[in-house]
Amino acid sequence: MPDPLALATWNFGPTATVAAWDVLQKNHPSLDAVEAGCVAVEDDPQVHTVGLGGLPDRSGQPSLDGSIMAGPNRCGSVSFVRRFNHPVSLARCVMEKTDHRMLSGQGAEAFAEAMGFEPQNLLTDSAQKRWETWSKDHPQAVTDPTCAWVNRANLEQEPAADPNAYHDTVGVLSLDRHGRLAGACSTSGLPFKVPGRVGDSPIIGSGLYVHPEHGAAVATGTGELVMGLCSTFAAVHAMRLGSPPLEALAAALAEIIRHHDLEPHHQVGMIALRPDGTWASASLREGFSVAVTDKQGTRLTDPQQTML
Ligand code: SD4
Repeated sequence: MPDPLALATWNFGPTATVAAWDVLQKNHPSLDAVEAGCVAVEDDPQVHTVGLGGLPDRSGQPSLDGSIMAGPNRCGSVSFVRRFNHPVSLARCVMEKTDHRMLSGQGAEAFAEAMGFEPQNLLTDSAQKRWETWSKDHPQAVTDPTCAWVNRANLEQEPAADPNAYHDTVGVLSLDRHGRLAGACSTSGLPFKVPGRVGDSPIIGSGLYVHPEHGAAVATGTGELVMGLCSTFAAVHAMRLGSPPLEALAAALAEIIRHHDLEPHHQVGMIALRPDGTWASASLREGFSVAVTDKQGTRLTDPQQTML
């Protein structure tokens, strides 16, 4: 059997992988580990892109998306959740306690209450201040949903011109000591999105895909680039056909480049993990990072390949 390990996206990734590793060390399944990894980041109000403290949409209210997966018949997700901080735990409940795969909006919230989750206000003071500044700088976008949240005419002065500024979904992949793969991801989505917008994270095959025999992949970044290509499914399918993880990710990212007119603020980062413990990470641009925790400890790494 391969050694267990936990992988997570971005530079807060160690918060997730250390929490996931604790679970793996207790000999619990990788599904528990990826959930614990996401919950640890969801609970951190300093992280402005996941859970409590996530940046709001144009109306000033945050909404969260999340998913969890161990295989084609074991997956669940929630989207557009405004009052509950743990979309991944909710997604797991959808997977384990309903006949469905995905719940959204008010229905997901009613389900959360029925399952005993505590509602809470997800908007922190600092996230609200960031929204106030954004709405002053982008008055047209506040009222016009067809107007981009990034001022393209004035991109050099935009904080969003940094392709990594707002892209921080937590995606966690894990392998336990029995060789079981699992993955999860949790996000507040793009900041200042049009209310109702849902990205790739809760869409099985876009932000997350896990096949117990062929591998797992997670994506983070501009969900709109990922959704039309089902990039995590594509990466796992490439591994199924024999590609090593890095080759599978590079092929998925190359398709993104081929099909989109990329803008300077666009970024996608991906991680892939095979059941034998081989893993890789790649991104469109520099700035993405991946945390790994295994028996050698925890470290933060640069992607093995950047495409641009
Ligand atoms: C989304 N992919 O909602 C998410 C956002 C993200 O890193 O990953 N940011 O499009």
